[in-house]
Amino acid sequence: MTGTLITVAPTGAESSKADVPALPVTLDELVSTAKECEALGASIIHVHIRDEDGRPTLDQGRLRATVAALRESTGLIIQLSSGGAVTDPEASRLAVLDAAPEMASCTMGTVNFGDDVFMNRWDFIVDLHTRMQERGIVPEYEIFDLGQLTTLQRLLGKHGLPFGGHVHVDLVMGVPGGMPGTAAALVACEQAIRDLPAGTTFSATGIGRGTIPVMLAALSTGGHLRVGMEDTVTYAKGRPVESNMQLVARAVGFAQLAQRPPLTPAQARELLGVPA
Ligand code: KMH
Ligand code: ZN
Repeated sequence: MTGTLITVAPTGAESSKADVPALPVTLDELVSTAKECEALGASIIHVHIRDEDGRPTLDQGRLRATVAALRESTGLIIQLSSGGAVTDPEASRLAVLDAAPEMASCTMGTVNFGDDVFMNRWDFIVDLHTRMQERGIVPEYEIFDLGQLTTLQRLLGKHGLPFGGHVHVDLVMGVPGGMPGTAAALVACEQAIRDLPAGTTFSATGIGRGTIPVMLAALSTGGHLRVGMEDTVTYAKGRPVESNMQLVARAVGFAQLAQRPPLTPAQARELLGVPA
């Protein structure tokens, strides 16, 4: 399949509405963002939710309501974050799977995360991976540093392929504490991905100023794109991002220039082994 998967990650857990007024934090804001991004060419939504005060939460009722609302209003593949915020306990992060999304993220190791630490112990990773296998949830393996691809190889070797049999990774580049958001780092990852099962696909996102170099490098190495206000709040020097749609529209433009137009959600499901 020669098209491009475009994942929108509209909210994240790190920015506040006070600092970034265009951030979608309510369910209504999330659903309308999802609909507009789908119309522009997104096929997957990576979801973090907020509470009534706009703070990150993994509240089970809210997660279920979010999955139901997105399913009702869009055809997007719904991927819940099991990463949450750096303060979320492992039990709550595992419980994200109870909301029965089609996909969930699964980070392949602990990484310094700015001034914080994003904890992902080996046993916790194994738990997430095996529970997703049991429940028919397709993982997206989040990679913050090159060595985490080796951890993924070890995981698959010891515990088997994910549900659906297809391996998809997302390179999250430019987190202070992880790998840089550069073309050179992306190419190093792309080489390492060749040691994973045949057919493994990858998307990439560059945090902050890595956004554009990573997008161009991903497109030119056969990778897919993740964009959104979880990762990027400045559109260009001195210009705050106006909306997630602005970022998706730019990604669609680049993908079309690369002659790899956006995949529809149905094509994305077929590629990733997500049941229709
Ligand atoms: N918010 C970060 C600590 C994920 O969604 O799986 C973790 C994160 C990764 O965003
Ligand atoms: Zn996330």
